[in-house]
Parts: sequence; structure tokens; C-alpha cells
Amino acid sequence: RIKLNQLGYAPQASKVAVVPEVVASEFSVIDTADNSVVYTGDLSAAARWAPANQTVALADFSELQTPGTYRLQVEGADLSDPFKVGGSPYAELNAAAIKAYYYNRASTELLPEHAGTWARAAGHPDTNVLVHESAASTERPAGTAISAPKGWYDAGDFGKYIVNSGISTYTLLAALEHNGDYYADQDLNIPESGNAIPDLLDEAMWNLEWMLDMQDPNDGGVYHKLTTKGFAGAVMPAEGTAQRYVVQKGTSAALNFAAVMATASRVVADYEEVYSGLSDEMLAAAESAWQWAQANPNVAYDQPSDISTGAYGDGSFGDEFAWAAAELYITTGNDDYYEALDLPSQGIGNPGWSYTAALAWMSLAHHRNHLTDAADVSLIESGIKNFADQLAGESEASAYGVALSEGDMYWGSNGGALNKAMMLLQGYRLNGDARYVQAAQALLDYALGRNPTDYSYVTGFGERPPMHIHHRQSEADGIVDPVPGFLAGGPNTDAPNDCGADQYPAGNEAKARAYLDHWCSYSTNEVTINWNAPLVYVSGALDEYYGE
Ligand code: 9MR
Repeated sequence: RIKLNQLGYAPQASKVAVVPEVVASEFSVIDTADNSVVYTGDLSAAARWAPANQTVALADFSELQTPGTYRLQVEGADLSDPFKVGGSPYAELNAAAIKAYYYNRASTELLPEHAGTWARAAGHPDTNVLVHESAASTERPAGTAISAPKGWYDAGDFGKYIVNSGISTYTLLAALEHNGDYYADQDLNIPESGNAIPDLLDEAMWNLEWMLDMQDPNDGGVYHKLTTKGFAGAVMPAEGTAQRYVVQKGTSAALNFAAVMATASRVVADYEEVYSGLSDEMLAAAESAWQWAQANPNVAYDQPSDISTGAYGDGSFGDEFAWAAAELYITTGNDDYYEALDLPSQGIGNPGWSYTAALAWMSLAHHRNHLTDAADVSLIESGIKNFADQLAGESEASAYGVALSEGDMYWGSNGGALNKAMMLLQGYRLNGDARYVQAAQALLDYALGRNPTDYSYVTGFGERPPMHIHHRQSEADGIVDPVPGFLAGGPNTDAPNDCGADQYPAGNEAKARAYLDHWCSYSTNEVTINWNAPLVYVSGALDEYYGE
């Protein structure tokens, strides 16, 4: 099959398809309206792409800008799926990717007027959560009941994890900070739609309110997670009624919390008339969590023996310290935080739940013209530029034309791909270099069908979306279509025993093909708040740049 973005392209966008190895050296684009050939071009020389262990050529039809519905034709290959050029091809995708968070809200029923066929009863009120013995303190001994409602379910499970809420909530807030006009009037049809707040912020607030309750007001420490002792089966939220606990305080939780609350503090400050006092409250919460982490700089999460939900364990805290310090610095203008950040010694790699230093660079770059004299703005700019150059170079050297190699095929590879796109867009935001947008577009294309599995990895979008995501509601609700707007984790070979290694196509021979659209495949077909977040950021940014 010819592999391309199954949602299509804005007229000005770069448009590249991946063609399996064929004898032909040319391709043509035909208009589906009358089968006329509207564009012809040369295929690139075929080359091998290691992650798929396949030899492919590229068809670049970026010059085709006339709106319409087309197919790509290459002798020796099947006619491609139809695709569109024109309009705002990612507006609905962006709205759905945000609405996926609404569908994953804990502690509330989803009404038919907002959720349509996916309406469901409330689950997990979380008003009677017990302090697990691993989190016991003098003021809150084991078994103390606390209330920490709302928040999003992390993923296909019903857990609420502070560490993963960190990058996820931040990324949504960054989308709003960076592309505020785009989100100002978006109508997601969520319960808060129509209030004075952008729907994206309303949605983020659902999780921020929960996060605030995860801080122990007695010492500023933050619980690592709120979950049952083990995972629930494939049931609806209302049936997941086992006792929930807050488990362990830790350095990573405190710093993720501090970074997100410092970010949220400056975002909600623009809406003081609605969120009276909340900005100050969030900043105070961030600073007390930071203080707790100063006093407890090396408390790694250590899963208690009676708990088996997600660990999100991370033993290296330098990147979390840097990120929290950066956000506190930007929000307060206090140079002590800039010193604590120690920017010259922070590298930049692709962000992820366990690696957050890149988020410090990203935030500093966005705010670079409003920092105190302490900040080294040229260092900030060169850091972002160097990383974006590296990614653009990877993209241009790749046979698939995407900045992905075998090492990128880890658990959550699709989220990783879109985080690379987000970082490329940080380069574009600095200097407007079109190469960065092209490489970001290629990664979004990858997620939407330009990949070796031929899936568009977002539920409800494209010709061949996943139908059996590892998501309890989607599995248990008896509805054929999964909850829409969720990005499947994507191919990897980290835990093939979930379905049985022999079930996965190609396995270690071709990691980018190791994907199964099956409920059993929690390692490749689960959905999470952290993977959806860069889908939101990137689809919104590209739609804003190129959409109509
Ligand atoms: O995203 C996490 C991935 O990086 C880890 O390799 C994997 C195994 O530890 O866990 C993933 O996170 C899961 C979390 O622990 C629980 N909720 C579902 C998450 C996605 O699978």
C-alpha cells in the first residue's frame, strides 16, 4: 500500500507519501472527481528504512495546492486511499484529541448532550481515598481518608498518576500559551463550553483541581498516584468500585506538580475575574512542592508490594528539577530559580514522562523576550535550534522522510513521534524555518497513516483507525466504535507477551510494524493522556499555521 496522511493536507503544507518498492520511477495524482491526472512527479530513489525493514521511495506532491479529493497512482502499487487537499484538515482532529480528555474524566457522569453514544455513568468519586501506609505521616497516618476527586484517568486504566499528569497537563497548557488565538473560540461541547474560559483550559482545569488535592498541605509533599491496589478488569468506570489509595510521596511527583502548578498559575492569571485567587494559590502550591523537593531531593518511587498499578518510576531527578525551576522562574521572575535551573548543563532530548528537561527549554524559548537579565537568551535559542536542526536532519536523511529510527520504537512510540514534532515546532516558532514545519508535518503524517502498518493511529479518524484500543470504556461499553480522538500508543517490542510474541507482525525484525489493534495489546494499543497531549499541540499548531 501507498502510505499517506489519511486526513489530508492544507494547501500550503508539504505533502509526501511513502511508496513501497516498485519498478516505476514516476507517480501521478488523480482527481477522484473525474479520474484526470492533475500532477505527476518523480519518485525518490528507493532506500531502506530500518524500523520497518522495508525499502521505499517517496512521492513529493507539495506543489499540488488546488483543493480537491485525490488518489496517488504508481504503477505496480495499489491506488492510494483518497485524501483531501484544502480547508483545515486537522480542526476536527484537534477538537477530538482534546475531547478525549473529557471522555476520560473521573468522578462525573458523561451526559448524552456532550458525549453522544459514549454517554456513561459517573465513576470514581474519589471523595473517600485512603492514605496508603507507604504515604503515612504524623498528620495523616495510614488509613486517613482524604478527598481528591476529578482528574483524568491516565490511560486505558482508571489510575490517576501525578508524574504522567505532569507532561500531559503542561503540554495542553503550552498549546494554549503558544497558540492562544486558535483555542480562544473553540467549541468542544463539554459541560463548561460557553463560559468565559477557552474550552481547552476548562478541560485542563478538571485535572488541575485534582492535582491540587494530591498535595499534603502539612508539608508540601505530593502523592505519587491515586489508584486501586490492582488494575480493574475491562469494566465501565462506575463498576470499578474497589478502594482507592494515595501512594507514597516522591521527588518526581513534587517536581512535576511544581512545574505544572507554576505554569498553570500564569495561564489562569489571565482569567482572574473568573478564577479569583487561584493563580496565587497555584503558585504557593508550586513553591511549597519545590521546597519539599529541596528537602527530599532523592526519593524515588518504590512500588509497595501490595500495589500493582502503573509505576511511573524514575530515579533521575535532574531534568525534573530543571523543569520545575524553569517554570517557577518564568512565573515569578525570581533569579534564584534561574540559578537552580543551571541551564548550561541541561541537554535537550525528546520529552517524555520521565524526561522533562526539554519542557524547560520549550517554556524558556516561548517566554524569551520577557525574562530577567539573568537569562542567557542566546543559549536558550541555540539549544532549541540545535535540537530542531538535529531532528530536521534525521527527517531529511530518513528513507521514510520522518525523524524516526529504531530507537524511537519504544512503548508509546506514537506519542514520542508527536513530541518530536512539537519540538520541531519550537524551532519554527523561533526563526520561521520551513524545514522544521515540514519535518513536523511528516511526523503528523506518520501518526495519521504514513507508516508501515497503514493505520491512522487516532480513533475515529482516517480510513483505517484502530478499533480495539486498550481502553476499558471502549472495550466494555458494547459500542462498536471506540471512544474517538485517542492516539494509540504505537508499535514497539517492549512487552510482546501481552498478546503473545507470535501475534505481532515482524517483531524485532521490524519494530515499526510491531503493532496490534487488539484489546490484549496494552503495550502497543493502549491510549494515554501523555500521548494525546502532543497530538493536541501539533494538530492545533499546524492547523493554525496552514488552515483556513
Ligand atoms: O507509558 C509508560 C511506559 O513508558 C512504560 O514503559 C510502561 C511500563 O512501565 O508503562 C507505561 O505507562 C502505563 C502506566 O504505567 C499505567 N497506565 C497506562 C500507561 C500506558 O501503558
